[in-house]
Amino acid sequence: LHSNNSLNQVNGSKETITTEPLPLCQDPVIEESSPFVPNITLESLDVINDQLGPLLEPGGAFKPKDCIARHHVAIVVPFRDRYAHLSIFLRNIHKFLMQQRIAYRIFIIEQTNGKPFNRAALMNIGFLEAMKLYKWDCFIFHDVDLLPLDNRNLYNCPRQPRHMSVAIDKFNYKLPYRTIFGGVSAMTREHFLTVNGFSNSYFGWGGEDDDMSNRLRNANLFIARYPINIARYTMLKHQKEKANPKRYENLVNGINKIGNDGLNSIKYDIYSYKSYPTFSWYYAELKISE
Ligand code: UDH
Ligand code: NGS
Repeated sequence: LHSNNSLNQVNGSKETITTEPLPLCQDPVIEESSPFVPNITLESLDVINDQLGPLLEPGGAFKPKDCIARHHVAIVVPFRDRYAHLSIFLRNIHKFLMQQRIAYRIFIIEQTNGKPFNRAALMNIGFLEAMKLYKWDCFIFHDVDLLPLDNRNLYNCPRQPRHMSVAIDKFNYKLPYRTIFGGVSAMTREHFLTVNGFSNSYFGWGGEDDDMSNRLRNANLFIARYPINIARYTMLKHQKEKANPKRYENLVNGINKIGNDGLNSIKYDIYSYKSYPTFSWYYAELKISE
């Protein structure tokens, strides 16, 4: 399957086909600072799909042509009503990731109207739906409003869960607090299964990432991070969401609910699925109550 098929002319008439196995991809080693400069001018999704589609496999998937990818990464984006951000995100994230020598696919998990937004539940859904397509070894949960700024920030999953969005321009490129796990975070399939995914109890803004942070600590996992000069991001501008007043209460109770609130308790319907040139789109209705 993974091979170079080269046609060699022999004696001018006979042809032989030599099949050489492809080498395993090497992670890029970039010694010097290597800024990634995102293009944040607004473009329609149609234009982004037309421009980038030919470089990708349908559904926003990519794998290097000249080597076998070491990392198979599902990029899971919780989403609702941020179409301007989505096209800017797609344009930049593909350009950024195509040079990383990884195999990946972009999953956009959109919540239907009605209930308050539930970022964590959408990420659980993204995990379950992505696993139906392929046994990904790495999951990167990615806010649609964050764009990476340095090419050394590799989108793979190390032995410990990795918090990726360490230094965001909006927070003056400083980590807000040590246990934060929001924005962009990377977990192996095993990590995610071990902690039963995210809690489904966080409707509205805030706390679901802190709950995951507690789950990780409870499982004796530690949050890894790249240094602040690598894990740099810019945040696209948007309205502030109303914070969920129940988030602190949820956090206190959360630790006792790990085993029965998460991947094993999520209920949802996929109303619609579509494979676009630059992303796989799932329109999900949550069947859990607030
Ligand atoms: N998201 C959507 N649609 C929404 C809400 C959230 O798509 O209506 C997704 C999107 O991927 C977004 C992510 O969830 O990037 C996180 O939501 P957010 O961008 O609203 O949260 P963030 O932490 O907000 O980026 C920073 C503003 C602080 C809000 C303070 C509350 N009082
Ligand atoms: C904490 C929130 C987290 C959030 C973090 C950074 O206060 O969910 O702020 O948010 N925790 C609670 O509300 C309990 S940010 O400044 O990026 O909007 O990720």
